[in-house]
Amino acid sequence: MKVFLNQALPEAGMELLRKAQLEILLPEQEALSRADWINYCQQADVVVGLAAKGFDAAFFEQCPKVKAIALFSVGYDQVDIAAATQRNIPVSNTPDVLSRATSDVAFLLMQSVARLAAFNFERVKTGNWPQQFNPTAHLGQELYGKTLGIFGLGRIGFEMARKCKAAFDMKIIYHNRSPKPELEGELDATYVSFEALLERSDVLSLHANYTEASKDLFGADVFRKMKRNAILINTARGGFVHEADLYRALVEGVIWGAGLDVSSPEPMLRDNPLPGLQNVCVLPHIGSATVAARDGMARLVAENVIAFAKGERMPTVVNAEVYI
Ligand code: 8YV
Repeated sequence: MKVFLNQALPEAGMELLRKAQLEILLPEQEALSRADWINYCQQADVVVGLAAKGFDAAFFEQCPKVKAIALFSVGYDQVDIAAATQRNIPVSNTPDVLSRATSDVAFLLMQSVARLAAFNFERVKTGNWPQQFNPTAHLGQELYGKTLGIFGLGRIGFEMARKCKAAFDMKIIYHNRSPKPELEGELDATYVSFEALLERSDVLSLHANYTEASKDLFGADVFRKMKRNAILINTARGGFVHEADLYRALVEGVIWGAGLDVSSPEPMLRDNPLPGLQNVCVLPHIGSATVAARDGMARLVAENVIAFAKGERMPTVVNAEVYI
């Protein structure tokens, strides 16, 4: 069974793959053109995707030999799941192992924005720390007892809510396509409509799965419905947010601040004005960038590949319908 990886996994995963004695196809160069990537995929039974985009309908047409896809990510918006399912191709992702790390970054962004930490660090770096104390300069917000709105209460949203409740006794409200009563108890969380989520959240944190249907969902109309003191946190996917509208909303004081670990496109363009705002903190998509999370992701990818090679069900398959 031939397994193609566009990049090597962290060693914890490579070791498992080597032990399983699978035939591994690993290109020497890291950045592949689409044509080269397709060329490799055409030779493989299983394709492992590390930040690889474009598992679209054309991909499945061009790579008829591919029988399974194992993603090094919890998000699977880079795959046309319907097209994969139609061809009976299981697609696996890496849930759970990165929930803590990613929610840590959501929490970090929330705090960084609330206390203008990135901006204040920039002041230190650029020598803008005046002798004269000013009691009303660069004041932040305290989050005690405020309302956290979770858009997409899954594993990562749950971890974020748990931290916010423990640290600041925040009230938790959430919006999903349907309520998740099994997650509400520990958080004392309340399911609300999308409108109510916008109107009531002091911090609104995005954790939903991304699809094209949600592109630019968080745009001017949405920002107008939010509180003027609201902080928007996005550690999910950049596509959720209309960045030009967000910039205007922040400059005009429609909302208070934003913390972004994701952007559209990625990497964020150098001329994007968002990182220049004092009430914004932007990170370069580091949600899962801890040793523990990346090792966990690598192991999970390998376990999925190995299970598939043995003719078993992939343990974290996204499109479980293929096994029915
Ligand atoms: C990855 C992520 O770093 O898991 C996800 O969905 O966005 C991140 O953990 C990224 O997808 C690279 O594979």
